Amino acid sequence: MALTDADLSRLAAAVDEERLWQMHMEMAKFGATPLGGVCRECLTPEDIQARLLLKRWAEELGCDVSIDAIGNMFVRRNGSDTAAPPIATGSHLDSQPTGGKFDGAYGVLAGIEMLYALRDANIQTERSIEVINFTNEEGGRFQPGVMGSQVFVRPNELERMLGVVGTDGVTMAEALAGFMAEVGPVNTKPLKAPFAGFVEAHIEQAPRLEETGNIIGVVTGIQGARKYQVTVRGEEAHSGTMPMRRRKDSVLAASKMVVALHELMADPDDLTRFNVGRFQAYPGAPSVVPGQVRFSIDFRCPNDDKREVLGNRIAEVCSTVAGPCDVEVLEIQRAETTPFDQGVMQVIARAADRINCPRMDLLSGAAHDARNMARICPTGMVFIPCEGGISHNEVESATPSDLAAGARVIAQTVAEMAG
Ligand code: HGY
Ligand code: MN
Ligand code: MN
Repeated sequence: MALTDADLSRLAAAVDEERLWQMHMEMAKFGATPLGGVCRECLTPEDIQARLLLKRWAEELGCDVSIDAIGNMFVRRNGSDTAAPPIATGSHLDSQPTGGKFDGAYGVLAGIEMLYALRDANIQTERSIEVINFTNEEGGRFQPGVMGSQVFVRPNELERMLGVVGTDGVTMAEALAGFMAEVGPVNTKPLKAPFAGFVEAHIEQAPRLEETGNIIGVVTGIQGARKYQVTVRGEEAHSGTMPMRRRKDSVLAASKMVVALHELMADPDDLTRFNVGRFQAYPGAPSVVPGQVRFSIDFRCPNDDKREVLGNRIAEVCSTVAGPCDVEVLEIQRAETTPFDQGVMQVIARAADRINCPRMDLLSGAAHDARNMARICPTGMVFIPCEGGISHNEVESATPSDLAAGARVIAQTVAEMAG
């Protein structure tokens, strides 16, 4: 029998703001940084500690924990029909190197708070419910990001991703083995196991909710993105002796490329997003003319045609200013603009209205695991504000009441979809 409005209101009321806040403070101890953020990169000791805490909370709730071949964690609360594909929520516990307490962690902890609230409200659903912690959403230590959810929906990418070498020279497979050795016996979740729906809670990571006085973002989709790795090869030489006219200086060439690419991507409407976040010179010695530079490109834009045309010009623009150096442009990930499910969006909107929370529809500029889950089941996202829209920054901040409001919307949405 479907849950009534009264059931859903009772469930929303069972979400405990203080318990949810304390879970965030507990989780934020792992990888805590001086400015109040976290450095909890994928499968580092700090991330493993966070994962083990999640597993402890799951077991205290009487839930079963399973793990798939890329380390995604699934916390399961059985419904009356255990054979039916479950409804899931979740996000990621890994962070950027100078990340905040809420990016990713919120989506996992709102899911755990939902499980506490379902218990306290004594609500049984037809479909089972799962809370997911996806591996390597951020893509700092291991590129690319949203790796765990990408492998989950595309199992044929598992081997390639396990072979990725991290910034510290450790492979994804080695880091994963380290976690599996610590987590102890758990059930195995098959990749691409069926789900009947997925809803992710996340801070907005932009200022629109705050600027408009809304608390809930009903996310309409995620803008498309193209990620590249550029390698510029010159020639190492003595910086004090080699004549300038004979140098093959890879930093000089790569710097010209970065400037030329920013000019290519200039957008008077300020909708295109372009970033070179990693720029590494080799050997990186002050008295050696750098023989090689490797830099990253993160290019996003909601318009598929514009992203196609501009993305396809990146290699040509780099070659034009390469001078005596060679340049290789490798596209390492691409995703089209992903629309979310209209039906899920309506359930989210009803849930926000049921608790009288002001809401607005908006497109996500940031990528999320929901983009990949949208490939296999009806998917949506719930945003809450973060202070000043600041994220990927240690000072990232959200309020206990906004966190609880988003968790109340998630709990109602997942419960209604689980029936
Ligand atoms: O890059 C992103 O959009 C995500 O926050 N990792
Ligand atoms: Mn995130
Ligand atoms: Mn992030």
